[in-house]
Amino acid sequence: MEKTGRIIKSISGFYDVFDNESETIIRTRARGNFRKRKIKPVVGDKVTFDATGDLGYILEILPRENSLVRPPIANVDQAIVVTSSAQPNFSSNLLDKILINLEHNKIEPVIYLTKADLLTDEQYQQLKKDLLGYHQADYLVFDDRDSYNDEQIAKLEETFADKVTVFTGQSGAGKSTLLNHIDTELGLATAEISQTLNRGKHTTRQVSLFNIADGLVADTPGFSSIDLMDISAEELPTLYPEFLDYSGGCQFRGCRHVNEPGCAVKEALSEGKIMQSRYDNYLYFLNEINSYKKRY
Ligand SMILES: Nc1nc2c(ncn2[C@@H]2O[C@H](COP(=O)(O)OP(=O)(O)OP(=O)(O)O)[C@@H](O)[C@H]2O)c(=O)[nH]1
Ligand SMILES: [Mg+2]
Ligand SMILES: [Zn+2]
Repeated sequence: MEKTGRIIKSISGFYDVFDNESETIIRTRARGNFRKRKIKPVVGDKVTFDATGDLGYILEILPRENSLVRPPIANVDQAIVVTSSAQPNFSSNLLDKILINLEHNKIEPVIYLTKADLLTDEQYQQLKKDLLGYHQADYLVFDDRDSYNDEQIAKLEETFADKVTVFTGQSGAGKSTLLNHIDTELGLATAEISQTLNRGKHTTRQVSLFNIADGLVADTPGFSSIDLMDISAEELPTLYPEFLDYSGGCQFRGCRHVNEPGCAVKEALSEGKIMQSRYDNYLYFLNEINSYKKRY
């Protein structure tokens, strides 16, 4: 009998599927022909499956609304970009890359600052200034000094209802720790990051979806870098919400906002309506994308 459901966990070749009808979790395997067709089911996939035997079988993966490679997950509405202030240090370059990838996949980003308790007052005030540009871009930004401030956590939870939300960000940024504060029954493994490398050691190893606050929420393994391979130089400026506020006023259609005359984005930049670091990272990424093109 053919059933429908959603993959909520993937563990070494097995997929746990939430069965829409019985509202129970059924362990399945993927049919052999998926491998032949080079399709790999991922967490978040909506599937049809057969559950007549002891072990279910995934029959078909329904068309994806979107999918991410890092972390591997499909059909996501919103992403909480967990961004640490220290250990690992704040990087606007990495944050902007993550935001661009989310915009490219039509996933709504939310920025959530962690570990600001490790900063001096002065460093924290500076970091808040460095985050102003993200408010200008109309992103929802949670930047309390205390990552686990009850009021802030309650506000975050309000965004989960009727959505699929993925927690993403650098390894060691505090994704699992934050989720444990949101739902104290989760008991997710967390670990101190390796001090010598100032780099995480990937404590969370798989993507899992949980039912939290009337939504589905995923913890995922962190990463230390991502690339922009899927994004073209034409698309890049369209992935900056604050550029779109002004680009209609550029003299040339398809203006890249670099050296073109009559560029409304550069004008907004000079008036402080667009943050310099966002723009500098934009030029940097444009170069990076152009250098991929030369290689192929
Ligand atoms: N001081 C401080 N430490 C924090 C905060 N958030 C997380 N940590 C610590 O940072 C370390 C890493 O946290 P995790 O939750 O394991 O990080 P993660 O993002 O899940 O890492 P991966 O699973 O490897 O991607 C742990 O030792 C946490 O206790 C915070 O707001 N302040
Ligand atoms: Mg984790
Ligand atoms: Zn322009």
